[in-house]
Amino acid sequence: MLIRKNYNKIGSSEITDESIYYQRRDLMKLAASAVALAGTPLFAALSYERERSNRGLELTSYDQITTYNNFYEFSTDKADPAKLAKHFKFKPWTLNIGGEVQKKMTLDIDGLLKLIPSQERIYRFRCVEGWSMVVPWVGIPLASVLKHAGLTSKSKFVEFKTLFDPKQFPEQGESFGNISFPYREGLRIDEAMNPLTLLAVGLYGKELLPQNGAPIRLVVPWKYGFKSIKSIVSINLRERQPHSTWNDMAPHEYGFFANVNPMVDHPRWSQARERPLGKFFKQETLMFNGYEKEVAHMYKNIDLRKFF
Ligand SMILES: Nc1nc2c(c(=O)[nH]1)N[C@H]1C(S)=C(S)[C@@H](COP(=O)(O)O)O[C@H]1N2
Ligand SMILES: [Mo]
Repeated sequence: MLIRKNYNKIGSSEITDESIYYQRRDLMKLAASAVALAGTPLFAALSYERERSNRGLELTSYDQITTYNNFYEFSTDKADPAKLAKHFKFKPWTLNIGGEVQKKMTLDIDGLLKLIPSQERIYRFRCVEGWSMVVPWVGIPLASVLKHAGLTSKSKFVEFKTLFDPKQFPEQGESFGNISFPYREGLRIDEAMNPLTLLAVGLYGKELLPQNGAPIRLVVPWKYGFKSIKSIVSINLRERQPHSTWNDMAPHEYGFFANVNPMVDHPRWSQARERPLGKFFKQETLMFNGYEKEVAHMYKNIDLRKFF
C-alpha cells in the first residue's frame, strides 16, 4: 500500500500513569456483574501535515503508537495487543453498510479504496485515561462513504460494530469479567458527516497493524479515544441513538458524546491535563482536543456538562 519515509523520530521511553488504566480494568470486572480534504489524494494531505507541524504538532513515534494499545478483545494490558495480534487475519475482510441508507453496500477494503482515494491526516488523539498521541493516519472521510450509500430522512445516527470472532480475539471467548462484545460505537449523523471524521486504514504511510484496528477503524479526533472503534465490520445508519460499549457499561463515567473537554472531569480523575506518549511532562488538554473551530458549532445549544 502506501509507503512514506522521513517521519520525525521520537526515541525516548514512554512514561504513563498506569493507575487510571487499572481502575478502568477493575471497573470492567465490576461490570461483569477542519480541514476539509474530502476526495483529495495523498499529495494534498502532505501539505496539511506541514501546516500542522508548523503549528507545533510533533508526531508520536511509530513504535509508541503500535506497542501501547487499548484493544480489550485481545487484552486489558496495553503491551499485549501488539504481541497477541501478530497472527490476526484481516484479509479478506468484509465491511457492510446498511440500515437506513438508500443502497446497502458490501465492500472489501480494496474496493472501498478504489471508490474513495485515501489521504493523510495528522490528528491529536486523546484517551479518556489521560494519555495522548499525535498520529499521521491514512484514511478516507466517513462522509464520503456515507454519501455513496446515500442518506435518508431516517439516517440520524451511525452505529459501528467490531468483528466478533472469539477464535481470533481471545477475550471475546471469556464469559466472565469482561465487557460485552462485539464492541460498539455510535455517532450522531452531523458528527459522522463532519470532514474531520475519518475511517483509517493506515498510519505512517503503512497499512494499519492489527493492534491499531486493522484493516479499518474509526478516528474521531475531538472525542475521547474509546469512540474510535477498531476492526469495523458493520456501519449501520439508524433512526435512534445506538448503543455504545463504554456508555452501556458505565453511563455516569463515559458519555455517548465523549467530547474531549478539559473543564468536565471524569468522576474519578481530572481531564484538565494529559501526558503525551513518550514525554515526561504533562500538557494542558485542549477544548475538543484542539478542534474547537471545526466542531464547536455542533454543540452550541447543549449543556456539555450534562451531555458529556
Ligand atoms: N474494538 C475496540 N475498539 C477500540 C478499543 C477496544 O478495546 N476495542 N479501545 C478504544 C480505546 S479506549 C482507545 S484509547 C483506542 C486506542 O487506539 P490505539 O490502540 O490505536 O491507540 O481504541 C479504541 N477502540
Ligand atoms: Mo481510551
